[in-house]
Amino acid sequence: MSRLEVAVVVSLRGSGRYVTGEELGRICGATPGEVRAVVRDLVKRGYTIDEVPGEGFRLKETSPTLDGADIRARLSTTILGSEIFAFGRVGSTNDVATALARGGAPDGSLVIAEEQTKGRGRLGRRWHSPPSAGLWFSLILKPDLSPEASTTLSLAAALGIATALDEAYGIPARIKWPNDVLVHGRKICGILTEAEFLGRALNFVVVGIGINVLGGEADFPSEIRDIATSIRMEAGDGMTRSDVLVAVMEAIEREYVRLGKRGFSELKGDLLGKSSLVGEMVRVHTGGGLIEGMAVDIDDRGALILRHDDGSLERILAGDVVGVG
Ligand code: BT5
Repeated sequence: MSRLEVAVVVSLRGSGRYVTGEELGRICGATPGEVRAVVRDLVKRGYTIDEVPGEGFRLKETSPTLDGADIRARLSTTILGSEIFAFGRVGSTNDVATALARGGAPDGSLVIAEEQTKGRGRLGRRWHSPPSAGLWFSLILKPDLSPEASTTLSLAAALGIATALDEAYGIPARIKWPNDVLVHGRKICGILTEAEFLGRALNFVVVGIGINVLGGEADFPSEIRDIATSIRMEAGDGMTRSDVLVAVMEAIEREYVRLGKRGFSELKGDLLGKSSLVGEMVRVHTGGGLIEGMAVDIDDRGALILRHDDGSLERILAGDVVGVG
């Protein structure tokens, strides 16, 4: 989206009334002809902009669909959303993001879809991503981090999301290592981080994020109805998906920058404070079998530390927590 397009959208949104082409041109530093051309492009991209002769243009905010230009105009991030690719229906935004990253899409690119037909979780599990009910998106990150950084990136994103849900909507979100955000034990968000390597170096990472926003209990398929929740179920009506996306992207960027500048240990205190596992007896499925113990810490590489009955500590880098308490 060009700077002028952003300026036009922001000015129209800010005024909420009809604004003439001349006035828009003055605000945005463009000629009325340039403004008209930009408005024509924005309408083609799905914006509803009314024009009344003699009065000018007015932006209608009724569109329920997510729109890249609209998101860009509202974001105050500097890295995340550097490019925005918004789609109607895709298989998985992680696959689209991987293809775009291989094609050179920059650090921070956002790939978002209204609906995923093959939304996935870890180990090939399905992620329920029906049209317009949630935020299904992937971030392309090209961080200056070690190859094992995927876990810390997932946790940094989870921390940003949990913080945003709490601050913006008063939702007491907890982080369930390694990739879930829960509210009262129900999953509101799942994260699937996938890394691509060039030789032994990290080439890019795709952080795929699914957040249930507008769905009600009946909208979830029966197999997840008892374990899933949405922002609307927790905080009531009144928010749009773009509101949530903006809040979440800004919070994830804060953690991403903090992680890059100061390292994971800097995030650890906040993470432990929001962890749903630390202090609990847990059972974890790993490649090596089922491990049981008290979750006592997360180490500097994002691994979960369990303490066994005999006092010995075990470090788990990847796994699935299947039981708590
Ligand atoms: C995850 O896997 O939680 C990672 C989910 C990542 C989804 C995003 S959406 C954008 C991007 N594109 C993709 O294709 N994926 C990412 P995991 O920990 O394996 O959990 C999967 C389990 O969560 C499923 O087996 C269900 O039990 C449950 N589940 C599925 N859909 C859900 C939903 N909408 N809300 C809550 N739980 C769900």
